[in-house]
Amino acid sequence: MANPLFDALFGLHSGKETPFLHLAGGAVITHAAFLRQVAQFAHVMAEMGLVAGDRVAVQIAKSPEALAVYGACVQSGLVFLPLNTAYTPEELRYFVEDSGARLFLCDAARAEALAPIAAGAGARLSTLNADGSGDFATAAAAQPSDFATVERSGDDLAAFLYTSGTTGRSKGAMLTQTNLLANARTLAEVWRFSASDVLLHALPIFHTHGLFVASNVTLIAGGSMIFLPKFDLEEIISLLPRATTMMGVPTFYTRLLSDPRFTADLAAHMRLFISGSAPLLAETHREFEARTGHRILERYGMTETNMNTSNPYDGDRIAGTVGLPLPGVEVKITDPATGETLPSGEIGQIEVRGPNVFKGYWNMPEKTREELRENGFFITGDLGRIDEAGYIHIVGRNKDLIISGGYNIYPKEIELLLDDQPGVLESAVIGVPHADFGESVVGILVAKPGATPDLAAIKTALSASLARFKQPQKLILVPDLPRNTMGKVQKNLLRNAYQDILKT
Ligand code: MCA
Ligand code: AMP
Repeated sequence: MANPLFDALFGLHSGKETPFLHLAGGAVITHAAFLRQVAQFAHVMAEMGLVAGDRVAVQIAKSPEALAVYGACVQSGLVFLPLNTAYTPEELRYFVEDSGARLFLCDAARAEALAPIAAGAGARLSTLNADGSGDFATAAAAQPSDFATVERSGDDLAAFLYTSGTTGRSKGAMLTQTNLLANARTLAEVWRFSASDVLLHALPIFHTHGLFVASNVTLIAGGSMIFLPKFDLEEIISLLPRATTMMGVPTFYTRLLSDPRFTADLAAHMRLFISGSAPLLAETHREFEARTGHRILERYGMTETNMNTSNPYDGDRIAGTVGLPLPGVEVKITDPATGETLPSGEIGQIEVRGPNVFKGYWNMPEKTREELRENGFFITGDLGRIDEAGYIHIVGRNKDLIISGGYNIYPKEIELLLDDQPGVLESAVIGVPHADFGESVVGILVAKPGATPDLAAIKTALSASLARFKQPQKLILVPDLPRNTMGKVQKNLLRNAYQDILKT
């Protein structure tokens, strides 16, 4: 096959004038029209001199055009590298440099700020705006609407997704065509996606959830998506009656439940609600069922592995569990100290193996060796157990990670910045319960002897470097941090002490 991922996701639909994207204003983009744009974008990148294997970094608003850039990368054999639109220039510099991107696509409003970064990294800068305008789009308008798909094998890279590390440095997870394709095929099958599905899509498309899980599954099934720029409760409530399925992070579902207009009637025709990226509270699952009669289907995945487990489509969807291993995926629970498989029912680290598991971290062979075993098992950093019925329960994390509204935040990155602030001796960043985002960020600071750190000035300094969602909602000054006998900060004690701090 010439290009397995392109052929299965996009090529299959050439010439189909059936809806692919329904936009909020009522416009519809068909599969065929979408593919024409994909081809035009692929021509622009070829004219820029990009060749198979080159990386394309993009920080652009969610739009049909942004999704077409992904398609164009697949068709051209380029490696797609989507970046969170909330990232500051300081955060972006690392990704563009580390990936060796040859093209960096951004919004025109940020072009001036990002030009030095692109130039420093040797990447060409081009613009694509939320409304589909920009010099990249202008260059595409005159291009032919078909493109000779570049040959690729399943082992070739299709995407780089950066995932933060416990040391503070982000790691580029290299995902192959096979990784993405195997997962898309499996998910479409187990969740019964078909050409008649209409997925309500309000997730960002710079992460696995909105890009691969939602979009790839719809593409492979030949279905369509109500493609919204972001989660807006009013819009979701008004458009839900036109959808058959929805995917979201738990915050989507708690926000829906907070609105009395979200009723059994409104959700009556829906076929499936899927949740992931963060733990769905069992109480949310039950409240959702009581309100609508639907049992949310919870699944579990990671950037490095796509999806690993899912509650069943038929069978019991059990609240508080992430279900069973997906077909073709092996899951085992091991002792973190020895790596030995633990007896069934015991809590240990979750390891996974399958065609969905990535190829390794870009330019980080040591990190790859630490987390991806030679036998193909990936050490997820999540802690869990498998019950008698084979369902996986995630009980915690072996990694210092905060998940806020489905976004992952690594405390180390924030601690490194806090420790550099005037008057700060040391810091600990923790996640505490938050009604809307599940968890949110709090920074605990210890002052240097005799110093009084200016907390407002520290907040301002952080806002210049860190995306808004990573910024601590509160900074608290304490005399010292609790430590164990090994000198390690006991974050569990801090989390207990401050668990109510963001509750109002
Ligand atoms: C926005 N803000 C946030 C978050 N989102 N703060 C903390 N955590 C967040 N997640 C900030 C905004 O900058 C704003 O700041 C303030 O909070 C309120 O914004 P609001 O309008 O309420 O936010 P929103 O635009 O409604 O966004 C909330 C959201 C969004 C809908 C939950 O964050 C979202 O779409 N999350 C999904 C993330 C996702 O797709 N994760 C998948 C990762 P200010 O007021 O100061 O301006 S993939 C993954 O994890 C794996 C592989 C998996 O299994 O799927
Ligand atoms: P990411 O860094 O975006 O790849 O996030 C992956 C992490 O999100 C996993 O290692 C889990 O800790 C968490 N995660 C994803 N889905 C779920 C879920 N359904 N329940 C609990 N945690 C989840």
